Amino acid sequence: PAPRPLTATHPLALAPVSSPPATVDGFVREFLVNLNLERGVALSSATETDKYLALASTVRDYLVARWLEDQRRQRADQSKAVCYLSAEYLLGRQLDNNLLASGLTDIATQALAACGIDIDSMRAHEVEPGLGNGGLGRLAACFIDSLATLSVPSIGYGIRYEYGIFRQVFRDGQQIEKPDAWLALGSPWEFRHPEAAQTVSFAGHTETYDDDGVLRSRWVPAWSVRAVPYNYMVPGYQNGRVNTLRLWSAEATKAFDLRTFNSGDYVEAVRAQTFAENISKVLYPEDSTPQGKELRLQQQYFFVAASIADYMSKVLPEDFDLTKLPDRVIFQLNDTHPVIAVPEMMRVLVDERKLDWDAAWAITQKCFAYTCHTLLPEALEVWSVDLLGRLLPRHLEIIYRINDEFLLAVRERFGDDERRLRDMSIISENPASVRMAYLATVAGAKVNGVAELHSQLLREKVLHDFDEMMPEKFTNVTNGVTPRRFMRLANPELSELITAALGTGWLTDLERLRELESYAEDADFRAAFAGVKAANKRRLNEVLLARDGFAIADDHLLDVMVKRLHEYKRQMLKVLHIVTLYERVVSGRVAASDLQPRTFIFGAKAAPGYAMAKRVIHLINAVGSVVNSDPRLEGRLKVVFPPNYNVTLAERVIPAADLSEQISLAGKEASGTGNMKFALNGALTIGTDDGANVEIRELVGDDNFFLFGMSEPEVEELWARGYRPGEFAQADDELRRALDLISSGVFSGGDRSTFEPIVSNLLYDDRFMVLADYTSYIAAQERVDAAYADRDAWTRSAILNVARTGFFSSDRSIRDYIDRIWHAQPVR
Ligand code: TH1
Repeated sequence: PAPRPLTATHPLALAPVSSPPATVDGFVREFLVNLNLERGVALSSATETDKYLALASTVRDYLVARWLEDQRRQRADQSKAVCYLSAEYLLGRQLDNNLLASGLTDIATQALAACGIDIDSMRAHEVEPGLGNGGLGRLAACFIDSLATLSVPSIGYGIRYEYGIFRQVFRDGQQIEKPDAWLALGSPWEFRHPEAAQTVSFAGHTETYDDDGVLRSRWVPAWSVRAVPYNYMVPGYQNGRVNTLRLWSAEATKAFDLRTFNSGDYVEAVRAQTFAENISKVLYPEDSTPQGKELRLQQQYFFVAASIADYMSKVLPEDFDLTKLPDRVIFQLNDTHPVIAVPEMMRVLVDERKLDWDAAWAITQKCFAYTCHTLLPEALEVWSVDLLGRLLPRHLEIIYRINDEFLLAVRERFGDDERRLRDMSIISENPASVRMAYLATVAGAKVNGVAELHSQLLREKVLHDFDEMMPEKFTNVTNGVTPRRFMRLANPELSELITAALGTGWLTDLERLRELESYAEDADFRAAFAGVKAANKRRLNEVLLARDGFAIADDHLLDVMVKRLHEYKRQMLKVLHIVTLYERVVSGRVAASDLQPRTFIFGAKAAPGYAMAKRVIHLINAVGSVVNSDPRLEGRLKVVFPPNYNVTLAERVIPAADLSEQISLAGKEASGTGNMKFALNGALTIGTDDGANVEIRELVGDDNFFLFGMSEPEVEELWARGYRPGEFAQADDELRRALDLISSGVFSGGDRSTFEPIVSNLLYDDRFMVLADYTSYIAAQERVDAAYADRDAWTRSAILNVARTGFFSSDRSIRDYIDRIWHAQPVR
């Protein structure tokens, strides 16, 4: 019989290919097929890159069938989806995560072994996609993992930066930035879809026109680029669910302007292409402080416009009744970076879909929600009216109208309160600019902070007037981290120990860690737990030796501070602690043999333009080289600062840590998420009452947490009184000695000028009150030493930290978003 044509209704087209059978033999076969047919090489001549790429394709093939099925189901049923809009996704390596999610780790390990390949060498070969700066980008990556694990229909939208966060190297102790060419070996986890490209336009002017008797506005742009989507699979943890991450890449609308090319101006022809492609070329390496650059606004509008167009034209069915849009989708705005999506949605609904303004606004207000991640005033994004009007003239008009109507509502509610009207206006004057956080607050159905304290301060301070007018909008969702990556993958031995005690199931129900509390009283369990920590330290030692030539002694307390370098995070407080310990010994006041042996590990990148942060990096390295080589310390203090801290290194460092440094000035760290990863891996925290530290301390208890420093109200009070840092130096002898030692030039080969700006900044400005908290910090560190002396009691506290911090799973965060904000349901 003649073969049936493969139409859209053919069973084979409806039901995607089924997964290949998950057996070792099957895996070997698939792997070799991929090696031969995709890489064009035989196993005997394959390079590490060939093998890695073939392995990635093999894992990918197992996931694809589920992915296609989930996409088909999503199109068929009416369930509400979450579109997570984020300028950053700090994914980390994919291979191990995808093996774990698909349950293929053991099979792949055996299959590779059968081919004479060590799977660890494959793991090590992967270059992590660093498409984010720090906590904000990593949070987005944890959230898409949890969304998939909870089977929530969702799409993550973002930018496929050609260069991610820079690679950091040190030259003479100073940070040098190198480009991160993460795509150089090819990117096996992505699917490019040029046929699904969107056009994104910029600049030009607006005009009104008569549309069959209705006066309408339209935008006549001056230039445009093509946004090409790259899809990534986001598998849930062993639940068969695979969601999508869609990252956009910018390309020129016409690769070559043929006319210009033929006329001989090759350079001019290529220039247009380069110009377009610049938009997704590089991640801005700023953390917490936005870099107000035109290119950054282009990036933001680029990915947001492409995402909304994609959702409206490709994901939504044709002829969809737009008044029902809020039942179908919620766009979650990850900080203000995607907030230009609000006027873009209005433009699409009013100008393109021809809804009237009020109907469009009613829809828009229900389709967006906004997460704020900071309180730092310098981090609240504003765009000058001038720039916005030039780049996005129609959007500026829309923002003005949103603002006019909003201020009318304010007037209706509060009367002619000019102070309030001025302070609540989305447009601020002198210079005229658009406050993106206000726009998001006015437009969003909900506004949330990322930890209890942060959400409270957001309502009381930054958005106080808005809270007074619409208190029902405000809520909190405390951040979380995925236990799949940061426990199961990063700390396999601890995971095994927990599974041996509790059975399986805790990785998707992290509150079950509570059951470990009773094990804290079990001496055998404590010994096993301490054994895991020791093994993790040895593993870290191997990694650091191979990577940077650093060694970690077995008997040292491992004291870790890893996070972006920022003054508010106060790496300088940690430096002053180290310098104080050093000064005590070299001045002869303390015998080296009386020191608790400690290794201090730092990991931190500074924004390339942030001079003070770069100076602090230089100082840490300088203190390290003096301390590490001074024989008077008898090897009892070591400072280790491996360059290029990233997700991969975090996965090694965190499980080995004894002490987690979370020492920001109270009221400045919105949440922190590293703090959660450390506690879940059995490190004790030394920290201020800031961000999610507050919740960690409440959960683990004061006996298992080293609290120090001023509280947020105390900080405010000291500011109000007038803060004079010099007085704190006068009052503490050891603080003065530490500062003097830095000024003396001993850490800079006798040159007193190198670190002088750091010391004078602390003595005469000290915005983040390092000196005010110094005495309390040193005292807390003494309590750490005393506690560590009783190793068994320390281990008990460490176990209790693990047992009591299950709350910080990103699964719980996502459930909170569902209950408080999205009202989207998991589909099973
Ligand atoms: C961080 C916050 O500093 C941190 O406290 C929080 O845990 C994390 O977000 C996740 O919520 C932020 N990162 C950025 C990055 C930029 C702008 C603002 C923030 S806030 C570019």
